[in-house]
Amino acid sequence: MLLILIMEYLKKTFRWFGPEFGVELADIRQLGVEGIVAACQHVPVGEVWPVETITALKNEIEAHNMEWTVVESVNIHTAIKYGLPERDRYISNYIKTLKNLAENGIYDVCYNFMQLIDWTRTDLDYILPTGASALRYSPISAAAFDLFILKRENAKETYPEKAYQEAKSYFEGLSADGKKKLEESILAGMPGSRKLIALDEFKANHATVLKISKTQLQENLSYFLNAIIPEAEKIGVRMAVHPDDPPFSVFGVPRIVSNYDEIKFLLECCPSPSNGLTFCSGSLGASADNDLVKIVEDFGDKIHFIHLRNVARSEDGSFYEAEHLGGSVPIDKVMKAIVEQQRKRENNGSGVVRIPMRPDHGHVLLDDKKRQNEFYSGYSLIGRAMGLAQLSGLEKGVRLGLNI
Ligand code: DNO
Ligand code: MN
Repeated sequence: MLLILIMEYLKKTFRWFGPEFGVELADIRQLGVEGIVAACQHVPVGEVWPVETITALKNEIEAHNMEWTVVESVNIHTAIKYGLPERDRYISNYIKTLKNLAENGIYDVCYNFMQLIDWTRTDLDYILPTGASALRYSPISAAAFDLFILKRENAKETYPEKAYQEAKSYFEGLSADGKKKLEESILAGMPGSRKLIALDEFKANHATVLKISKTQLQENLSYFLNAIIPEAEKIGVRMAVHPDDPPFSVFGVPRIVSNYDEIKFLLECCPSPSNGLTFCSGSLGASADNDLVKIVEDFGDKIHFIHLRNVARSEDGSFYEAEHLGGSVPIDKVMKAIVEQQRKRENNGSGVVRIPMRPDHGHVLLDDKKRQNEFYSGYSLIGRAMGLAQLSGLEKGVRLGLNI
């Protein structure tokens, strides 16, 4: 009986980019983490991940008494996102990668369908009143980048006059260093790489993406899912899409995984237990319009992976990554809904369901500060460790039925 109770907890996981990002597997293990979230990030996007490369990474993780629980992410080649003729080749590579993962006993795969970059922030080192630092997004800074660095054609017309003027005077008030910092924050690139995306490359991709409509992007996503999900289902792989971060359009680029309706479209365009969701409270929570509890309640049986963190939103549309238990996201209600959904699944005969959960991002605090440059932004050690500890306590409180 005791064993069953313990088994019911969410599976504690932690993202790891490799030792070159300042965090050792042995350190992660000390936090009581059971599973690692990792990827073969040195394989170029679109190419097949060789079985041996997967096995080598898996062995490294297992040597530290943890399992490789979730792959985050198998990134999607732009040919698939943009619906180019060569997409079928990349889709077949994608399926081969899923098969190679399954062959290694790895069945949970996170991916996203965001354009250009992964997440977008305008400040990677926002100092909080406590002295710790966090990631922040400000629509004024994003508009300044769009208008005066990216110089998107006709961008001015897409902003209300007031917003344009605000962005203009903000940009003009920045020092040369401030402008550079803003540019670098946005071009910080994809997780797991220290390389900034070159501004020219970003501009070229941006111009291409702007020609694709939202409906076309949704069709491309549906085409991709209808090709890969039946194969994933055959081999027991669960795909879990990560929502857009932030969950609204930036720089005029359409978003297609930002809210309830878009998630519904995605899940319904190819219904299968293998077509699921990464529930990310921080990404979805950056929009006040998203009802996170409803998303958990209605799509609970399709949530294969959970990212928990908080954001503090302001009236002006900006937000910063708040500590895990404080901020605009009703994290206690979200946790309660997650636990209820999990029980529901277990009572429906799925057996013990242990959804992998990770604290997602964390603050830079204490000793993290000394090695801030080693970490990939958002992926500190102590900040995330604190987040995991807080979330574990919250989960236990919910399970004990404490009055929250
Ligand atoms: C944001 C974080 C990201 C995430 C990728 C999805 O919420 O979880 O680092 O991993 O954007 O692939
Ligand atoms: Mn996330």
